[in-house]
Formats: sequence, structure tokens, C-alpha cells
Amino acid sequence: MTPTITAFANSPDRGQGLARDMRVRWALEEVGQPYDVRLLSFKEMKEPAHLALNPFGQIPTYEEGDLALFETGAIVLHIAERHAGLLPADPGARARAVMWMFAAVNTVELPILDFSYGKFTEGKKPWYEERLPLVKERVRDRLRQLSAWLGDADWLDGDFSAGDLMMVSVLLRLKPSGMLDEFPTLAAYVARAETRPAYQRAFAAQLEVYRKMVGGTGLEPVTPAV
Ligand code: GTB
Repeated sequence: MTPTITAFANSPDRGQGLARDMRVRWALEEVGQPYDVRLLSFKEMKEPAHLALNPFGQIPTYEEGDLALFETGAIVLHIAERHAGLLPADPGARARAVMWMFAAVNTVELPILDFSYGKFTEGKKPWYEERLPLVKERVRDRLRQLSAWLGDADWLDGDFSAGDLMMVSVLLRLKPSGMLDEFPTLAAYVARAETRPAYQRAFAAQLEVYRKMVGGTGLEPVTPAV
């Protein structure tokens, strides 16, 4: 059965791969599973039909027959469990790949979101500039630790896995800020992932939405807003 995912009809990042349907598209591409996409306006995301799928009124969601999921980590794990290619067969290695998925969203993403959301939600507060160095240092702490773990390995634990997919997706959020480039090991890790054909297909599909819906080239500067 072909799953259907939801995505922004008009993504604030102009189709540059930062909206979270990208993670789901990428996972589906890695395992070779075709999918349909239902595009939603911000208004539609807050209406009852979508709230029945995701009570938080966000994208992406994932529908497959009777199954409806939200939360990208859960969706990517579901895809990885049902198809070969994103989780190792060995039970220990599999558990560690899942551990890295959680580390991505629960340990690394938190300070990154504090940094990137802060600019838009708190940017005009008098204390924003004073707090910013602390927020950035928390991000750098995680990047330093992750960089030390990765060393000269290609991926976090053996072959590319759903753990890498989630971690790279989280790190990509830092790209517009330039902070990732302070850590060449991580910049190379992200670049390595971006060369994967599955990543490129997912990116192209997301960009195509922006081109069709908005008529832009996708080459305009990125201004993350959500
Ligand atoms: N924890 C959830 C998950 O991982 O699935 C979070 C989902 C989420 O944050 N969805 C966002 C959303 O629906 C879109 S992806 N926001 C609308 C709302 O909450 O009303 C987050 C996002 C949006 C835009 C950019 N950007 O433009 O750079 C980057 C990331």
C-alpha cells in the first residue's frame, strides 16, 4: 500500500530541505518505497481533519491504510522496521541505531531548536542578545561531543542507518547559521549524507513543491521562520 505523507504547501524555507517532511521523504527514498504527498496550508494544518491525524496541528503525518502516525522519529522508525536498508539486522547494532535516533531528537536537536526558534520567538526581547552566546555555546558543546565521537568514521555506528538519517536531518537545521562549518568533521558528515541518491531525490521532490506552488526558483536566501 502506498503511504501518504503531509507537507507544507508553502514551506517557509522555500523548499530547501529544512521542513520535517524531508526526513520522512528521505527514509522512504532510502528503502525504495513510493509515496503520495498531501500538501497543506497553515490554515488547513489547524483544521479538524488534520488535527485528527496530529493533535499538534503540524506536518508531517504518515498514513498507510488504517495506520496514521505523526512525529518524524516514530515515522522513520516505522519505515525502517518494515523495510530493509535503514536498520542493521544484528539486534545490538539495531538497538544502537535506534539509540542514535533518540540522541538526535532528544539530545542534539534541543539546543539547536532553542537557537533557531529563539531568533524568531524571542529576537525582539531585550535579553535576547545577552542570552545568545549561552544558547550558541550549548549548541557547540553538543557539536564538539558529536564530532569527537564521529572522528574519522563515515557514519555514527558502522553502516549508514536511520540514526544517521535523523542526526543529519537535525544538523542540517544549523546550515543557514554557518555554525556547522566550525566543525569540519560534522560538515563533512552532513555533506556525505547529502550526496546519497535517496537524499537528493527527497530534496528534489521537496523543492519541486515550492517551484510548482510558489513559482520560485528555490535559490532565494533561506529565512527559517517556524
Ligand atoms: N516533533 C515534531 C516532528 O518531528 O514531527 C515536530 C514537527 C514540526 O515541527 N513541524 C513543523 C510544523 O508543522 C514543520 S517542520 N510547524 C507548523 C506549526 O507548528 O504550526 C519545522 C520547520 C519548519 C520550517 C523550517 N524552515 O523554514 O526552515 C524548518 C523547520
